[in-house]
Amino acid sequence: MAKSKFEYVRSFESEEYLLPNCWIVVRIDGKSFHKFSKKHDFDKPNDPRALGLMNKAASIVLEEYKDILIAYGQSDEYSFVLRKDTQLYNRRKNKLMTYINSLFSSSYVYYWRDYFKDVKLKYPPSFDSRVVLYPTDQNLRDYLSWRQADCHINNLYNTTFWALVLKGGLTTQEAEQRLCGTLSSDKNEILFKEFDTNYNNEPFIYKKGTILLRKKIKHPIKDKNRLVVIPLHKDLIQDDFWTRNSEILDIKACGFYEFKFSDIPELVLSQLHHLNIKDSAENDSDYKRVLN
Ligand SMILES: Nc1nc2c(ncn2[C@@H]2O[C@H](COP(=O)(O)OP(=O)(O)OP(=O)(O)O)[C@@H](O)[C@H]2O)c(=O)[nH]1
Ligand SMILES: [Mg+2]
Repeated sequence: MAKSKFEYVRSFESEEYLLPNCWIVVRIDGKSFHKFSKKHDFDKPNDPRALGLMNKAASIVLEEYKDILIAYGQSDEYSFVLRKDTQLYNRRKNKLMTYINSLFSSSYVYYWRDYFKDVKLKYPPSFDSRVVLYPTDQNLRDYLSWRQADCHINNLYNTTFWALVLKGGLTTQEAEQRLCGTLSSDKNEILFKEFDTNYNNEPFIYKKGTILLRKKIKHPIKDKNRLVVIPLHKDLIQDDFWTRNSEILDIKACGFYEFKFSDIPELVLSQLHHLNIKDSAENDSDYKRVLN
């Protein structure tokens, strides 16, 4: 077929193929969420609706891209780790980064109402994204440990800061000054002595963030196993996590995860329900019973 005289501009395009045999991390981060959280009146220091929505959007990304083996999220950020041998889009950097970011962003908006109910979305949020390659398993573990350590440091600071402001009556400026130069132990002590709060008893989702993994679980009603994306709020810095979930670094078949029947998270139940949409109305009412 004859080409138009404009065709030559295609040669200006360039493509980056990510280095083989490296773990691929795509990290997205909310743009100016300091402002976005204020405009939408997020609870301080942590808003369970906001975290739930982030986790939902990320789980949609994992459901779509099976080569993502683990994701880690906290605050307004999420990291997605693709298997080091992935051949998805021939490892084209732009494809991977933009598809993951846009599916996450559109899911964040799509599911907004499920989490924020009658709080109206005031303007469309956006997220930046980057791709980082990690050549060794230890590099990847250190990357995830870095993000989880960051979660802990920020959460301890924010928990103390907002206790001083909301319960202690300090202005934000005074609270900032009070915390300037303090160590973790000082913040723990302020919380304990002045606000009767033992930081260790704060919810794990706030202290540790959220890890998303693909696991086999026993179906709560039918007598079969299902592959689902599960959220965990555990320490991933210690070896124990990597021993228990050795399939991630070894790139093996998904392991089994056992939930107590009453403890199956909503995020997981919604996947089972979704898978069952085509099933009979009778089964559907069974799900409603589990959900309620
Ligand atoms: N109140 C509240 N604020 C939150 C919550 N989660 C995230 N945020 C806000 O989102 C910010 C995220 O931090 P950053 O990503 O460093 O800041 P940012 O304003 O998004 O700036 P850029 O990422 O550089 O665009 C926090 O500093 C908080 O202000 C939440 O659960 N509650
Ligand atoms: Mg941000």
